[in-house]
Amino acid sequence: MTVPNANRPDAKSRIGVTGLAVMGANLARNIARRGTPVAVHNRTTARTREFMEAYGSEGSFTPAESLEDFVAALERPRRIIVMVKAGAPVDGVIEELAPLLDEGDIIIDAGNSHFPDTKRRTEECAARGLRFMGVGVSGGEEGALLGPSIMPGGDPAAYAEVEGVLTSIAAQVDGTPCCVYVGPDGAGHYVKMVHNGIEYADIQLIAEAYDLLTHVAGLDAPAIGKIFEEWNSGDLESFLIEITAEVLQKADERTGGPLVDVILDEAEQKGTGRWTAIDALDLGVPLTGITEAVFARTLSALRDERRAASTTLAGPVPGAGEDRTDLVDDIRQALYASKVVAYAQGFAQMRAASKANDWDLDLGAMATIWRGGCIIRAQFLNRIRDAYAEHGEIENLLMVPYFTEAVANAQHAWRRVVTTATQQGVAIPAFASSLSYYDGYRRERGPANLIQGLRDFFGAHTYRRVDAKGSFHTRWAQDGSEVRTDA
Ligand code: NBP
Repeated sequence: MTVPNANRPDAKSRIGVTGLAVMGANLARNIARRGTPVAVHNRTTARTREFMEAYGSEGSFTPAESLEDFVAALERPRRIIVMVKAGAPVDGVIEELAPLLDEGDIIIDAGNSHFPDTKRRTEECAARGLRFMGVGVSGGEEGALLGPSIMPGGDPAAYAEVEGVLTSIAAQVDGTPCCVYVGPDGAGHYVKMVHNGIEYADIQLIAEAYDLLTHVAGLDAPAIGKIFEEWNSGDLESFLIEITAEVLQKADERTGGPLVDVILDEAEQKGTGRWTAIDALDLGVPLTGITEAVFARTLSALRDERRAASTTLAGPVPGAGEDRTDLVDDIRQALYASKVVAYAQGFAQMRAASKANDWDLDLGAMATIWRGGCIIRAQFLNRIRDAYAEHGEIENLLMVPYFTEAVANAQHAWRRVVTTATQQGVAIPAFASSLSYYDGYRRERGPANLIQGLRDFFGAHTYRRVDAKGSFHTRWAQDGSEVRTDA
């Protein structure tokens, strides 16, 4: 393949994309369609050729078969978007690119990299005089082409070099691009990770609502699809509710019945939800909704074990012929309240991470850029954006009057749903754990006093008292007397 524009200073591309699978190809097309010349490259050259054959006429592309030609096709400082499989391939591409680049050139990893890797790569690139950015991109294949939500992290001066291109290709909501500088080093990928974690919780809550509507309310998939369609015109209005309505109403070409009824009940995952949960454990943030969603996927994967257990373990059979369509609106309210909890937890986690990493995250801006383009885009995010605009620093979104009231109004329905599901033997890990979190969070005094008492008994871990300062230990196995341990 020829590289028509390489080495011609008047015809250099403003930006390059290496990695032309679905995401990279669509990002490159999006950039070119907005009038920015793009150099394109892929490890397997056939893919670059196919790309040019299919989309070459959409804009100004410079295809390159080698990284040398690719680099030569770029104006300086070079701006290179790497859109390859997350993990070792990203390091491999950096290793190959670095010797070809000059000081100040910018490598932009726009894949789903784990934020500690982004931190490491930032340092490694800086040591070579290169600027590295970790940029979260959400919206899947379609978003990448038509306008994703973009979460750029890294050197602010490097961001200034690509801001124009990134904001031009991002989704726009009310004239605001869904792209804002997030913070240094791993901040962009961190926020994208939590976005994906929240997506896990959202999807799990929808699945639990579907399960209850099926097995407790006794409705079939198309009828539930219609209910989701209605829900999409209220507080729950969002991309995920909208596509749930569509998926549930889709007929299977082979059987004529609902497609969803013939899809295997085993959910897969690529790791971002798990990373979010692990990081919450590291930070000491209670992140029950997202974590339960991750565990629910792992439980779904134990299909053979579940099959054996289904005929062995005792429990009620859901439904049992009763008409419980009266629960439909309760389920909607339980879904909404649980969703508020999932977002409250996710935002609390970002707040903790911001402090721990000195990222100074603007959480209101994160809600703003998630309103369009991304998978969790929702009306609801306007409420979160407004909350930050009004209150600035927020410890927990549940304490913001709008959400306090919304959950207070929904809580009776939420409790009825959790009670009914438990009585009927329907697993609702995210609904139930969100309610438990809510009840735990609003308790001034919980049962951890006993936990401390037990820890002191078996391990002399000491405890503090409500009526005196200091740490204490009781000589449980000796004379039962209490001693102050920090005096
Ligand atoms: P994949 O994650 O499937 O990766 C395929 C690309 O990586 C191909 O271009 C492939 O080149 C390249 N690649 C691999 Br694999 N190993 C390589 C190596 N050692 N050196 C150079 N290139 C290598 O592509 P994707 O689904 O387009 O996703 C790209 C990134 O975007 C990922 O990080 C993904 O997690 C993230 N993301 C994906 C979505 C989505 O909806 N798919 C959404 C948001 C973010 P080849 O053609 O030569 O094999």
